Amino acid sequence: MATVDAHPGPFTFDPATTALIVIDMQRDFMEPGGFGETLGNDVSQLRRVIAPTEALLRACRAASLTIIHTREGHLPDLSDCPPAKLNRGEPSQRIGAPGPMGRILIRGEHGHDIIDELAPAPGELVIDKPGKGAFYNTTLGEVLAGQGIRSLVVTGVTTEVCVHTTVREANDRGYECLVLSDCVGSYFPEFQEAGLKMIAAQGGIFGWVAPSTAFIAALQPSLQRT
Ligand code: C5J
Repeated sequence: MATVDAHPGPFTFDPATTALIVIDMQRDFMEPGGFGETLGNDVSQLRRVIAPTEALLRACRAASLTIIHTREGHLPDLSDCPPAKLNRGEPSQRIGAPGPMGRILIRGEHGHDIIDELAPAPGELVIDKPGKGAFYNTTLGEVLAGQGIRSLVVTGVTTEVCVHTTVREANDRGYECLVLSDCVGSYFPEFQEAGLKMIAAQGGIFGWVAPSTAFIAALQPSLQRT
């Protein structure tokens, strides 16, 4: 077992039954011209997540941790996109409309894929999800159960939307979740701060929070064994 110095207290995990989940580090959220920007967001707010996540991926790969990436997006015919999501708000371009990186938030388009810096390595699972949570309408639950995973280390964007939805449901499903504060990002600094506080408040109401350096330090014994 390994232990991370986390909030609200130590997070103990077995690397053999722990998975890293990297949520939606897609061009559509991270780069100009994608879904995030059509909603009026300043996508540069998310760039600070990239470098610590690169270092985290290197450490997790060296420790042979299970690594799973997710991508939010829809089928080209939009049959998996509920009208409530499609028609909401006043975006500059709706989901499915043509953008500079291809159709907005559509599977198979350039904008839908993960940014080059964090591209999945061969053998790492990529889960496509139509919703905000990584469990809804995906095989994630079966994959984790099949691999005997009990703890999740969660990173990605955005903190208060897809990261929160995924962690809340993972907690309900019985997983112990550690969210890495510098490897999750929001377009809104105030939501980033509040989103992290919500996870660890009340004795860790649905998880733990720690910086990635603390998690990487806890992985060191596993690195020395490999
Ligand atoms: C959003 C996400 N923010 N990946 N998606 O719409 O958080």
